[in-house]
Amino acid sequence: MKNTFYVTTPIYYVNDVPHIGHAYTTIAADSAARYHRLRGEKVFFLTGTDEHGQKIEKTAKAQGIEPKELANKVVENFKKLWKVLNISNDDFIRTTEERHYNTVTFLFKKIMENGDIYKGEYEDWYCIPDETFLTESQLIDGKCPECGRPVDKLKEESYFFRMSKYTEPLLNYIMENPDFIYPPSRRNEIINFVKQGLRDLSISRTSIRWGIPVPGDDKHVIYVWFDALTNYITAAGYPHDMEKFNTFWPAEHFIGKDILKFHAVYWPCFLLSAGLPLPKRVVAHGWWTVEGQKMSKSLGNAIDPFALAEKYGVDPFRYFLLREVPFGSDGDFSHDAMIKRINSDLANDLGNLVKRSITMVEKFLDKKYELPLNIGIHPSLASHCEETIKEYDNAMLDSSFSRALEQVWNFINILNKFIVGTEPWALHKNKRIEDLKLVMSNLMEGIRVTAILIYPFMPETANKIYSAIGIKEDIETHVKSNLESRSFGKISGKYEVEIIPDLFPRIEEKEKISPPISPKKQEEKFISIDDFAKVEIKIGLVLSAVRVANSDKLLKLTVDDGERQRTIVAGIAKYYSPEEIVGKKITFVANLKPARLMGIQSEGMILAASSENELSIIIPEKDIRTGSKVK
Ligand code: ME8
Repeated sequence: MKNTFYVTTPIYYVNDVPHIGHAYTTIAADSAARYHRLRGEKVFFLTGTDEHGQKIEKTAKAQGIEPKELANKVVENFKKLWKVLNISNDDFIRTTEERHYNTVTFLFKKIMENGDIYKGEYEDWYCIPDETFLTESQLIDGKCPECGRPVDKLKEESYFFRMSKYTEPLLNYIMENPDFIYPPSRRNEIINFVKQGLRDLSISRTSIRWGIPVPGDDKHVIYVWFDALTNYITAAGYPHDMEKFNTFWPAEHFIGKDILKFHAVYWPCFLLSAGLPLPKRVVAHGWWTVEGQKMSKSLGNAIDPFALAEKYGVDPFRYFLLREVPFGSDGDFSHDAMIKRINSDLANDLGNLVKRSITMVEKFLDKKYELPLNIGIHPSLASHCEETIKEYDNAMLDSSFSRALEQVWNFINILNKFIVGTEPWALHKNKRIEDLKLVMSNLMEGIRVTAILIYPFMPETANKIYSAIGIKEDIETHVKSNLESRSFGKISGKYEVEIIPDLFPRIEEKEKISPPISPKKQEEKFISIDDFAKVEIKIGLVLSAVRVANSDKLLKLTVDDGERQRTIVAGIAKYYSPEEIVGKKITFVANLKPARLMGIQSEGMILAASSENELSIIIPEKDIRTGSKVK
């Protein structure tokens, strides 16, 4: 058995700012990586960015910059976020790096040499946002079945991967390896999909330039998913460092359920063709909504993980995500739920346990205690702790993070009850010093093991606890130097506690609930239907568009409003080229007081939604008559 653990996150597209969903997968993978390190395994933890493909090409174009420039900008947001969230990745891969280019080219050639790539002609539907091919029968109301967005028809010469050949081998592999896909419900989905028979897969494009060229035919670029999935072996050293590759590969892939098919079907088929071992496991987690709503760019409700970490603290944020919902199920983020977790689990249960225990050692024993190996082990506490560790390990190895945390919290409650049951204050009052020492040293040992168990989820807090109970090394160094120390009562020594500030200050109700609004304020907060009716919103047709001289933001539009032509100056030039906007039906405010912008009289305002570095004009869903009113 190899004593190694290789875990990956998806590589995230660089056309989006990081949100809570990205943070979730990465925090989960980080917790797994930290856990395996504490077991003494050699860990390789990889994350990175997916920088090629039509989606990136399009976003860059809309911003008037080169795709690489966009990637260079956005990658920094991800790197910064991983630093803030205390992510301990060992490598960060960008698909535009040379090492990756080399591996993709090598793998493509190898699969071609094995006879699994042939040239043909592709004609089918394509969903750009998902970078996915679709057959006519997969479309729902002519739209992408996954995301509901419009699809494009593509017809072009293409290289195909003989995926049909791998229907049987893949099915056999999935059947023989029940743990390959997690959770079981998703495994069944994939089995049903594969059973229908796999189609050969188009793996090259001539319609885009932003990608890795097909070796020997650079009219084609390699399909972005072939390129992206290969990142997992590039970073592991394939084929340039086979020693590293053999040490770490195969990996556990942590992903969201949206991209399971790529990881549990396409990727294994590529690997089968190349004669490489398949991933150890594909772990697909569920989907987060925000305050009950789907997160989406158009709603602008994507949750910014930087802001959450700042507001609630990094460790509470990490804890919440992995505790709130079982890994694999969908979950909802709400501030209320977050605050409840902080006040109850963190401040009340864990924070109080640590604080009152340390304070008692300080007061009753002049800060000093010894670990129980010297003093004596409390049998029931020790057996509760061993039971907890056993259940916790099972859950962690199964990626059932919330179950693992439940086990820890059961133990925290046992420790809190232990204090109530043994009444150290009474022992102190009655001068039963030996009994007091026995109780306190066992309590401190329980807290020490608790710190180790929460370390994968809340590394900073766990280390604070370790240091408060007087252990000078950080948890990873300490546990790795003596793996037995993960268990209860296995270390000895004399220690001195140190009083620390509250680990998790409670969030007061008044901060949580916004103050009641007085009737007068209430009125001010809303507008009446009459107020709204004052705004005349209409549908217009853009007849022509030109850039405004000396401005990189403004386009001058000539718009048919159903009665006449009018000029509207719109601040959308960074996101739309004049060619793109001409012919579109747009929504605009028709009765806005005319204003002069860069010397041009503008008669109205185009409606658009914006968030971070994205902007989308609002267009009617059906082709409705120009001049129609919006209300
Ligand atoms: O798909 N809830 O990148 P991506 C939970 N580049 N997780 C979410 C989420 C949500 N609402 N939204 C996103 C890609 N995620 C490809 C991957 S891998 C070889 C290529 C997380 O930037 C989740 O992990 O769209 C999901 O799988 C990932 O972000 C998709 O990130």
